[in-house]
Amino acid sequence: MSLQHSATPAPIRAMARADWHYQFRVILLGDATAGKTSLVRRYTEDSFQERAACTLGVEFYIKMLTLAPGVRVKLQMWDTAGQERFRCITRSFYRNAVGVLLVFDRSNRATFLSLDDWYMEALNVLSERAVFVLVGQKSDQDSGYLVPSEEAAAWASSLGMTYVETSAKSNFNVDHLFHTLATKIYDAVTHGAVDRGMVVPSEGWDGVKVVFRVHTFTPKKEKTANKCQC
Ligand SMILES: Nc1nc2c(ncn2[C@@H]2O[C@H](COP(=O)(O)OP(=O)(O)OP(=O)(O)O)[C@@H](O)[C@H]2O)c(=O)[nH]1
Ligand SMILES: [Mg+2]
Repeated sequence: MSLQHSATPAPIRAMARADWHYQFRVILLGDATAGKTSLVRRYTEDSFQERAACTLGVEFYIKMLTLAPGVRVKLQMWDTAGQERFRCITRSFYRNAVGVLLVFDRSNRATFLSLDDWYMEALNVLSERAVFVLVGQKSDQDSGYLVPSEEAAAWASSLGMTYVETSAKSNFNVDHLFHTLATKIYDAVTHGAVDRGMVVPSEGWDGVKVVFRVHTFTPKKEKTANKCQC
């Protein structure tokens, strides 16, 4: 009987099994009816319902995306209920998120005004680890926006966040939003390239999982200056 040795290194085998290099867990927060579920359903199922049922507790969605050639990310999205009565359930999901979409409805000013509370509540649990993006939802109307773009952008920028306007209804900027969030997380994990610094995956925290770290390799130019010519 001969012992068989696999020629494939362990990390490569793990990568082949998992089909992704990084897993990022993100959470959607915001008032009831802000459009969180519609956003994530448009992104994952390409569907939209005029009369969507409110979320009870938390729902979970997954989508794979390619951030750069050879970089596969599994995005886990936790869609939370905006209603106060579910808050003790939804709160328990904050800690394990590396990305947060703070969602408000541009035609409902109250949903914008409560963002301070959503942000503070998330920050208390997430500390410095998470990447936040502000989302101005329902950007498909001709007029009647009660939150001007400049005001939302200023709020986001004062907290170091990116602001993205979307519509789940007309499928405006939805892919762009999730791609932006995933890219910011990826940059934070690989280069510490966001305002909040480096995101380091750690034991007992599920925000980021790394199956196979992708190293971008830049070949060094050969030194010729002091090379012996003989
Ligand atoms: N015009 C317009 N309506 C939208 C859009 N997104 C969602 N809606 C409508 O807004 C309502 C609420 O949307 P949901 O996605 O259920 O809101 P939610 O934030 O998930 O609400 P909770 O689950 O209660 O927290 C639904 O009737 C949707 O059809 C959008 O982009 N444009
Ligand atoms: Mg919902």
